[in-house]
Amino acid sequence: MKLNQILLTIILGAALSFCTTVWAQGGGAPAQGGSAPAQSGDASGNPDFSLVTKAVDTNGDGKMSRAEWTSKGLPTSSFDMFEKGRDYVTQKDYEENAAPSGIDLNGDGKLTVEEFVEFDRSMSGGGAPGGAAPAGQGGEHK
Ligand SMILES: [Ca+2]
Ligand SMILES: [Ca+2]
Repeated sequence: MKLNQILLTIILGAALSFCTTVWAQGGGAPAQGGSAPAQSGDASGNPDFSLVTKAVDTNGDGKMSRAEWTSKGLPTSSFDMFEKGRDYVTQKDYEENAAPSGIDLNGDGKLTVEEFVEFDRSMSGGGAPGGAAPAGQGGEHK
């Protein structure tokens, strides 16, 4: 009898501290990747990508194919980074990677295709090394 009580106390105590630990970890946005707080932004601070998804995923299947991606002028370097060999990108891929700070050019918390393209252009120093000369293409003018 007494032994049971002791055991119960131990079990309850262990369970309680376990719960507390779990809650403590779950509650306060655990810094993934641990010891790198100096990194420029973490993924949870990404600007809203849904505008880009909406614009790029033209057939609405939830996947941004390479064709969809490039037809919007988005950088293939980003596509290659996200696609992980599947040849498509989802919004989740974006959300799992910290967006470079400053990509939300107008700072409204939402990323647009235009901002994405413009940001990439400014990062790559203007010149397209791939040689996909977009000069002649009219594209959309708004
Ligand atoms: Ca699609
Ligand atoms: Ca914006």
